[in-house]
Amino acid sequence: MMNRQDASTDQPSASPVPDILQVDQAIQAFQAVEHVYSAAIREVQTKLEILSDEFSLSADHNPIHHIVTRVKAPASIAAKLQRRGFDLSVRSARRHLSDIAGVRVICQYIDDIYMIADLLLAQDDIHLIRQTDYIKRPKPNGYRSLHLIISVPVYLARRKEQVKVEIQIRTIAMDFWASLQHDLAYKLPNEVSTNIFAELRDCADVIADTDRRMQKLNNLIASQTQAACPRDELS
Ligand code: 0O2
Repeated sequence: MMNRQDASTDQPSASPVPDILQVDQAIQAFQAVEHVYSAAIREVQTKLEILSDEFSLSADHNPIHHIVTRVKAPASIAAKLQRRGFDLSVRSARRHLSDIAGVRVICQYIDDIYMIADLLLAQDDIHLIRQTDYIKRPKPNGYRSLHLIISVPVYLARRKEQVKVEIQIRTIAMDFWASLQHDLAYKLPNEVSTNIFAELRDCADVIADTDRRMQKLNNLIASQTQAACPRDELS
């Protein structure tokens, strides 16, 4: 609509840079659909809270440490579309961006991440679009997290809409690194020196090793507790 695009391929095209008025109009249009994305977030958050409540009552530990959510700011949606050379419209944002609605689940142990992902994906109104496992294959900078792009149905007054939500699931330790690295990334010059890059990568590896050791400890303690007091007796 605002950027010219090849409709047959829907590929980004070399188009004129939109003017401030066009960006402003797009931002207003994104604001008008924000409630749809916050509704999708609330649905996912409720599902996670129900799981968390159940674990608190019945399991030896609650795998969900805490949950953080956000709807991407309209200006950030516009900036990401522009960066990628896509049309500046709600239709284009819906089609090309997967992270307008974001939910981050912080878990205690690595195994908890996969358990929470399995439990969510087993629910029949959650449709998995894409899964990226940055834990098994970390990013070159050391970033680790399990990303699920899913869609959930949102029931509006006149229609039902399938809305995409990006769910990032990671441990407390992975989240610690990602938060600091995200903060540092804003301060870093464009050309990151090899030393800084290597140091950040090294910190991520140390943290990943600690996560694995904590997981082993948890497994060990769980098996010893189980041996000393079988589950039947515990219950
Ligand atoms: P913000 O501020 O968190 O919103 P896609 O969305 O799959 O079409 P994208 O955006 O390249 O394409 O996907 P990717 O690489 O899976 O990243 C999505 C989000 O993961 C990012 O959103 C970050 O939140 C997080 N992320 C990915 N890589 C890194 C990293 O190296 N460090 C940190 N700290 N976070 C990362 P945004 O929009 O970039 O940022």
